[in-house]
Amino acid sequence: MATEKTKKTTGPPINEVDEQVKKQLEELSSKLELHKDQLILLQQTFVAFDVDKKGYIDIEMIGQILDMLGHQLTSDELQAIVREIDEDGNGELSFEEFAHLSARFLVEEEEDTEAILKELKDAFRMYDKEGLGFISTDLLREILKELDEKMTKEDLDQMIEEIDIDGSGTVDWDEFKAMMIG
Ligand SMILES: [Ca+2]
Ligand SMILES: [Ca+2]
Repeated sequence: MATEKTKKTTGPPINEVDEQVKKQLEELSSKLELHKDQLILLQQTFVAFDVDKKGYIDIEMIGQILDMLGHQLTSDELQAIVREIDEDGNGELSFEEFAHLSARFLVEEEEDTEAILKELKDAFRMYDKEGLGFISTDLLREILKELDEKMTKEDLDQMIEEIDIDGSGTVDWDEFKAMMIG
């Protein structure tokens, strides 16, 4: 005889579902090297397009979503990417497949900027031998001269004046960065 105690609930309690989602997001976040914020945004996008709440979205919609994210692809490009991403080949993308696809675009952009900044920071540290957080304009003058021997003293003066924005006679990281990437 069934009593109150043995009555089954229809699913795990809400809290547990949240925990599962959180865990899945965390795993994906480290696997795909995406920020959790980005993943959450992706998930919201996914859910919004998964109108029937099947846990899958159709390939045709992927093009629209990528378009929304600022990536316009030809249908050939889209087909090629989807073929690769749709691991189980069912013609629909699960959230994980969708996250893989999006990660490809999001990570590419970030890596570009991050790699450039890292290289610049390394260069800055190399010049800032004593770790003061700045390099003198005299040293910068030598560096610039080495890069382009044809530069005259006037050219250099003018450049330095532009680079040393606050006129401190030193170039800090922000000024250095601005000089290199504008
Ligand atoms: Ca699939
Ligand atoms: Ca300065």
